[in-house]
Amino acid sequence: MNSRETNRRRFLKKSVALAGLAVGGMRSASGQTPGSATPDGSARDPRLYGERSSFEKSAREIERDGRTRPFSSAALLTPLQDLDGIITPSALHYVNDHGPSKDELDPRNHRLMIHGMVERPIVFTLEELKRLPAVSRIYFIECPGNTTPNSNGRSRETVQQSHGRTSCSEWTGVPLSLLLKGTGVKSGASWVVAESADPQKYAKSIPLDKCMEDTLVAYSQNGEAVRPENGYPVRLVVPGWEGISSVKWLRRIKVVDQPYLFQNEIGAQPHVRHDGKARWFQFVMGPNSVITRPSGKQQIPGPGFYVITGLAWSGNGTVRRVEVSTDGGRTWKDARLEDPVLPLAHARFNLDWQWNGQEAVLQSRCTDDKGFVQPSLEELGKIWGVQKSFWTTATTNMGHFNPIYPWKVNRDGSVHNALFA
Ligand SMILES: Nc1nc2c(c(=O)[nH]1)N[C@H]1C(S)=C(S)[C@@H](COP(=O)(O)O)O[C@H]1N2
Ligand SMILES: [Mo]
Repeated sequence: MNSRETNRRRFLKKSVALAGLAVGGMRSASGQTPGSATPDGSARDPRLYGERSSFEKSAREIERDGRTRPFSSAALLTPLQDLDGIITPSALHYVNDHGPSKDELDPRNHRLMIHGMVERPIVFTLEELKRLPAVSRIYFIECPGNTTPNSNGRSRETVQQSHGRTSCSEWTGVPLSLLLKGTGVKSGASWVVAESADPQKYAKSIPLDKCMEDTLVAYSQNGEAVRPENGYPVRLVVPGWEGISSVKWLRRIKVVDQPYLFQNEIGAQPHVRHDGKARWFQFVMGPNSVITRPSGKQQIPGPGFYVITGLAWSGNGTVRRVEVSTDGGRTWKDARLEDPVLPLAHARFNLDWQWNGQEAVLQSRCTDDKGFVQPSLEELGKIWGVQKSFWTTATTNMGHFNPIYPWKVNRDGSVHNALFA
């Protein structure tokens, strides 16, 4: 037995002890035997893996297409206007890749290595990871570029186009803290570098504290294997933080004593202010919300009763309050927050509304449990040191754009983006 083998065994023993479990309660590996038949032929029978009704057409919108392979350098937007509740169906989760993505990885050959400033470096197979105590958590993942106006002349007419880079799933996997405790982090360590198996070796520096707090090494998304374009067979989920931290196709975690400035952490990613100043790192996604129905390019059939519905979320914690205005911000009413309202997850809000057929401007405002309030466009401008006009002419990549977002309802029932109106 080589030393890796020994480490692995010791690790599994120790983790089981850590979790207070008896050995023997582990998941059986049968049915995952290498070489067992793939269901290719039979999978064409739609009864075996269900399909939605042929009347249902909701789909992701392709903003940037893959260049050389499916999913490469892709941006696919979640159709928030069509969804109910808080879970994003896996097939509609947004996708954002910085370069060529990974062709489907064979889970039998995939490995996750944990090394660097640790006592016992270790390499896991997927099966070994799945033997460890797992947790399931509902978390949103949001790209820091979500909602950013005017980059590359993208149109922002619908809520899918403006806010479609956030999605919310139930993620199942092993807490990264468990893996790190098992390998024994050396003193002086303060960051990790998480690296992907994709062709560009996408990598991200993440502070050790966040890894020990709530970061997941996830292999399941909404109860089944993570989708290929979302990181199959295993990805990081760094809840509440910029989506760029949630490294997909995860293959390596190196424990280190400083941040490493990777390609995606320099240049484009630090959000440069107008005055030239920038923060290298801005991790947390601020409080945000948006009305998903009625929203841009929808048509209200006529005066009468409607429910204004939308989503709110905050990387700081739990949504505490959502207010809705139907008069462009002059007056506000508390919306109903529908159960469950979970930390670092999308929350669903609703407000009953009687439309009288007159012009109306609908918008929502989120407050989280740490007391942070979603800013107006003007307030956001003050934070960044820019005028309102800057947002529509900026050539720099401004992220963390979470202003209160208005939709204007015209007398004919048509609904339009009114952010810069
Ligand atoms: N390996 C790898 N991981 C990655 C990326 C990538 O390009 N390659 N993109 C990041 C970015 S910018 C975001 S916003 C999230 C998006 O996750 P999703 O595509 O599953 O929605 O993944 C992050 N993880
Ligand atoms: Mo992103």
